[in-house]
Amino acid sequence: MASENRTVLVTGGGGLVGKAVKHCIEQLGEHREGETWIFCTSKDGDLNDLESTRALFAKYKPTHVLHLAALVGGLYANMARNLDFFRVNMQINDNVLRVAHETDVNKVVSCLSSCIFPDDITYPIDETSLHMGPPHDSNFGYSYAKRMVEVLNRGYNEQHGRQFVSVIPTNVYGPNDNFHLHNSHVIPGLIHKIYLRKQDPEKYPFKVMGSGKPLRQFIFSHDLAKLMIWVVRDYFDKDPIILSVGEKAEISIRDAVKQICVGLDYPFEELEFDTSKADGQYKKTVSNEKLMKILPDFTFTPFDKAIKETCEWFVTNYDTCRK
Ligand code: NAP
Ligand code: GFB
Repeated sequence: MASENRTVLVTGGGGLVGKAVKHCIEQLGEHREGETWIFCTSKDGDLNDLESTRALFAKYKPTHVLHLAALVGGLYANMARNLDFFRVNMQINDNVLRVAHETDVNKVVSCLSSCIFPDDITYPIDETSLHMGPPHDSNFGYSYAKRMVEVLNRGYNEQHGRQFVSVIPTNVYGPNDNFHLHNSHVIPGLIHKIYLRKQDPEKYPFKVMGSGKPLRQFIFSHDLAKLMIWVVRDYFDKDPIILSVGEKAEISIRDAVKQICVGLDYPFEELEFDTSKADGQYKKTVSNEKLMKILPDFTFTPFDKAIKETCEWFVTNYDTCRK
């Protein structure tokens, strides 16, 4: 179906979610005639710098922006650098929205996260509770920076009639993630650790950090990418929308690790848990009711299948992946 001519600039185009969007557009038939998708990385311009941001927009003249770029990390990276996660993300987000406004971009879709909601809250969390209390201490910097995206969106929309909206993904995993041993999220971090442990248990006697009891909803990056492409094209509400698997898909970290062991063919019973390490938020269960009311037929990839695909991707791309 022909669509209006649009040029979609994807910031953070080289990351986990950016690469998934690129894969969907270029390999999974999501492309539409009349659309140009540009996937940029920090090599194309440092979004921390206003003039670099202006140069990037001047070069590509986007009509739409899918704003994924951010300083992103797992629980332990956030605990170690809350100030950096606040300042860097505040700067990137202010620059991108300011230049999008200056250059009259039709629509900007930015990213919040399910981990930025109030920690003391009733479940399931929905889109209306974003500012109803402080976030979990472990990632207050990242959380407040992300909440300010929603405040900036409201400011530009009300004062300048802009169409700046945000999506709220839950924990994401998939190919092209950051598999660093220490500053990554739990799934890529454990895939890397278990892979090394399997190669040489003596050299890599690691323990799974925390108790394994916390609960998470994990969304496969390819599923999230399809939903984000839909938001860019066909979501016109000004309020944020949660993009997550349902409440019933919530699993414990322990069960997620068990699935990684299946994906890497490693005996789970060989692993130990180091309960001296922080667990982070116990749960942050979100409702995807708003999404499912609009897209009742959307189906999520089963966790076991997507984890297997991610493990296989990691093993195949070990030498070149981000780790
Ligand atoms: P990611 O893999 O770390 O990708 C983020 C990208 O941002 C990186 O590829 C990086 O590009 C780019 N970036 C960082 N600083 C930049 C700068 N100063 N200038 C230009 N580009 C810069 O992260 P992700 O997991 O894809 O996350 C994408 C979005 O989803 C983020 O906004 C994140 O907050 C949000 N989100 C992620 C999760 C999750 O579980 N992963 C959950 C909820 C929300 P370079 O590599 O070129 O530096
Ligand atoms: O993915 P993760 O770091 O993010 O998961 P959060 C942390 C949970 O996994 C904790 C356990 O319960 C950890 O105890 N865990 C076990 C590990 N082993 C590991 C490991 O090797 N690495 C990591 N990272 N965790 C993040 C936020 O919270 O959620 C970010 O801090 C971001 O800001 C992300 O928004 C989506 O879900 O706990």
